[in-house]
Amino acid sequence: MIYDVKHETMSREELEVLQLERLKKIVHYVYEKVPFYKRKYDLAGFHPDMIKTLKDIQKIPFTEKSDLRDNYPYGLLAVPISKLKRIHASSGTSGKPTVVCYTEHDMEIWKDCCARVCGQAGLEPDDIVQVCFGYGLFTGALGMHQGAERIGAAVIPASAGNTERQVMLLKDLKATVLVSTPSYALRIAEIARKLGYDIKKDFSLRLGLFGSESSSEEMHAEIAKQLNIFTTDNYGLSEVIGPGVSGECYKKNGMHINEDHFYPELINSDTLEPVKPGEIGELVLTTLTKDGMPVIRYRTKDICTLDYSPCECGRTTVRMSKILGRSDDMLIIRGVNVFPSQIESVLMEIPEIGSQYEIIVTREGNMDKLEVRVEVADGSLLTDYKKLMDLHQKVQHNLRVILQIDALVKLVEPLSLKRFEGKANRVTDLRKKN
Ligand code: DLL
Repeated sequence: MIYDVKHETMSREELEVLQLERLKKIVHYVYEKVPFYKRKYDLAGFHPDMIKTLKDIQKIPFTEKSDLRDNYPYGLLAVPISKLKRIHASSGTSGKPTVVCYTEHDMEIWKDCCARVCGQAGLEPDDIVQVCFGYGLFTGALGMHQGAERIGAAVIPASAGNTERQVMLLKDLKATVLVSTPSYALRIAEIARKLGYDIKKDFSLRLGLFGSESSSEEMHAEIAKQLNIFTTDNYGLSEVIGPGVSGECYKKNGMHINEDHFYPELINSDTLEPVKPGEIGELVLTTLTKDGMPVIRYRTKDICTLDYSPCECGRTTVRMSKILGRSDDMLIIRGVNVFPSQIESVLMEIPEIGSQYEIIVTREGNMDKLEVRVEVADGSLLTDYKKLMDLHQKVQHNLRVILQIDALVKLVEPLSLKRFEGKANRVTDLRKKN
């Protein structure tokens, strides 16, 4: 279902006219309403009147997460606090959270964008959607909840955790769609199996909308197999709006960005210059329509590519690739750059390997060392020395040949590694402590 035919199928020319009109308006708006932006722009010698074409966006200084933190909690608001209708906060790991605010107008945009993402994935009005994101300050649960409701579906706000109960609800309430992180979807499948259910027979699931963390194609194939569903990826971030920035359609060839609301650029994180078409870069997003807390040229730190070619689904919006990783998550192992998602892809390609893994990075002298702990799919393999050695060699060999990295590989028992109910944290970087 294309939720907003007008905006999702516009010609590039029409879209660019709309984007430019909105860009001019929003840049003037923040300059007038938010002292932070005025100060920053005056210092950089930028004035909103300098925006004549879309390319002129490159003249505007970037906004970063530290700007939100430094102006905690309300310093980037463009409206009086009394105009706010919702306040969320991003899942910061340390210190104060990053607060994000929505006016009534922003809530409408957000609901529409999430409805588009639901439609992109193939959600229909007669679906029953179980949302297994944590309800609360996190934007994931309420965002996707509102989107699914807007499509006309029935929503089960199950939240995250108590996985046995989640499985019972999925089965008894005949949920047809699962919304969660990809890692939690695997956990749900695992518990359903442990409880003795036959997923094909006992469940009504047909579709999964997964987001909020990196997941390789191979991980999606594993979830699709284990839960007997069609899986889709969707992307967003609190600072920009939450979920609703982009989502995969049934062609699964990238996530359609809701470009009439979020203007995307890709830059080289070091030079800050735009990358060449088709090249990998850091995604920078500008909110074109929000009025509560717009962000202009926000550096997401998320690394991907952009594809402007038309999609067979009929949408004309640009598609971003899966997120390869965050620029600050990139590992440099003996001079080779590698993202955890690439390690995941290599592991998941091997049938004897399970779906859970951990990456531990340490430093000995001036040498970075990588340890990959990964569960085997079938525990009996661990007692067969020959098979175990063969598998061990295969994992090491594939990591070396495909990614050019040498890793210490440890094959461990099924169900022995940590599970996650929200975003998975699979990398432990001990280098900073050494
Ligand atoms: O995770 C918003 C969201 C909720 C998106 C539910 C999709 C579904 P934050 O907690 O602010 O917001 O985290 C944002 O999560 O910068 C990415 O690094 C990562 N991320 C989000 N979606 C994806 C995805 C929500 N599909 C940060 N693939 C972002 C990879 C993702 N990483």
